[in-house]
Amino acid sequence: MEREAVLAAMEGVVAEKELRKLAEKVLAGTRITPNEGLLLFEKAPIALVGMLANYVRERLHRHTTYFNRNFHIEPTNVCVFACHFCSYSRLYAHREEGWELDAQRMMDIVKSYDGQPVTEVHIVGGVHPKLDIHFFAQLLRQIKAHRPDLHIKGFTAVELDYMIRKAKMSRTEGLSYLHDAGLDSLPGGGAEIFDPEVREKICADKVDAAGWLDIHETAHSLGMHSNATMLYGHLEDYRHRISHMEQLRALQDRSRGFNTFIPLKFRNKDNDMKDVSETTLLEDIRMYAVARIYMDNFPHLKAYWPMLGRQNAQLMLSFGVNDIDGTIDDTTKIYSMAGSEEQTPSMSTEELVQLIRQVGRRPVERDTLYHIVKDYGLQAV
Ligand code: V47
Ligand code: SF4
Repeated sequence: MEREAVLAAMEGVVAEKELRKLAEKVLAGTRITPNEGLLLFEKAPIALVGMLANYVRERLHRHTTYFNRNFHIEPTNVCVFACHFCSYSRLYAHREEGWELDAQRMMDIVKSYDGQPVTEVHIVGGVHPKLDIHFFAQLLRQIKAHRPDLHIKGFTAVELDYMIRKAKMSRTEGLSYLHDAGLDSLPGGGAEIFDPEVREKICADKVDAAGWLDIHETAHSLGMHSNATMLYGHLEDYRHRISHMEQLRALQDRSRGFNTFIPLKFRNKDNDMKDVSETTLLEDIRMYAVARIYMDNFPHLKAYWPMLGRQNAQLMLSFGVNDIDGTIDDTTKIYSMAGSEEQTPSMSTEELVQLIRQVGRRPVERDTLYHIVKDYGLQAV
């Protein structure tokens, strides 16, 4: 059935022969090459890409769509770096325009969730020159002492690279120190796009691709899981996207420590790149679908709804996505400041369950490591 539908979607199209070979590989569960990934971006009809992505998604997860109950702490938006796409940070020289939370204030945020069934706190912020690794280790210890069951997913490789270098530790020492203090896993931020020339243009001074990958590989070797992102839809081209995904796929072959791949759509409000147009919905659909097909060793593909908008994230559940992040509760500013339609991103569990069910999928609440917390089942008909 799938095979017939897929073959019909290819009839008479440009590059039919190559696409047919590619589709046969995907249906057989065989990995596609970088050139085949490019072909999906450049020549494949969207119906074909969508069908293949959905096939992979359903083979891995059937209709299951994960979400979690989490909240974010953004310790500061003061940052030593000045990434051109970032609408959120303020340089240290302009720190009076930004915010810096002290440990007490962050613990108040944690305590405000006492008695609520959240399973994860996500801690990500700017790279503040005065907040060092010991400050964050102490914060982690305080959170764990107060709420040992809460999974702490914290710090992008950019933040980690800076604080570990500043402490004159090796990456293994720095990550072990934070792990011992309570850090459970790493979020996927800071990867942006690995290509050195594009990276130079959009975020020249922060950790490079090799450093980002090494930090994640080191974390994996210490038993921590992590996510990986890719910022797309700015100055990069399809080759850069494929090369980015290829490097992640190769690392995952070695370490098996990644849980989730998260394509992040570039948003252009109030940043130095405001003249770069945003991608269309069609382009976003293709991006997610190609990611699902290409990243064959990543168990999960996430549409981060506070950035993509909830309706578009919902749509992606038919184009490869099986994870829609969390309830979040209005605790992140990164995307509202960059122009997302989600100005106060919060969604109740009931809303998330509805959103997933509306497209015929099965909502399952998970914890950070994808253990099932509650299976809501398919909607009764
Ligand atoms: O690395 C910043 C991105 C990331 C913009 O691991 C922008 O579960 C688009 O990584 N347009 C940080 N994107 C957030 C992040 C994340 C978010 C949610 C879940 C997880 C996870 C990770 O935000 C940065 C950067 O790529 N970003 N500015 C912008 N204008
Ligand atoms: Fe700083 Fe991160 Fe913004 Fe870059 S993306 S300026 S590292 S907060």
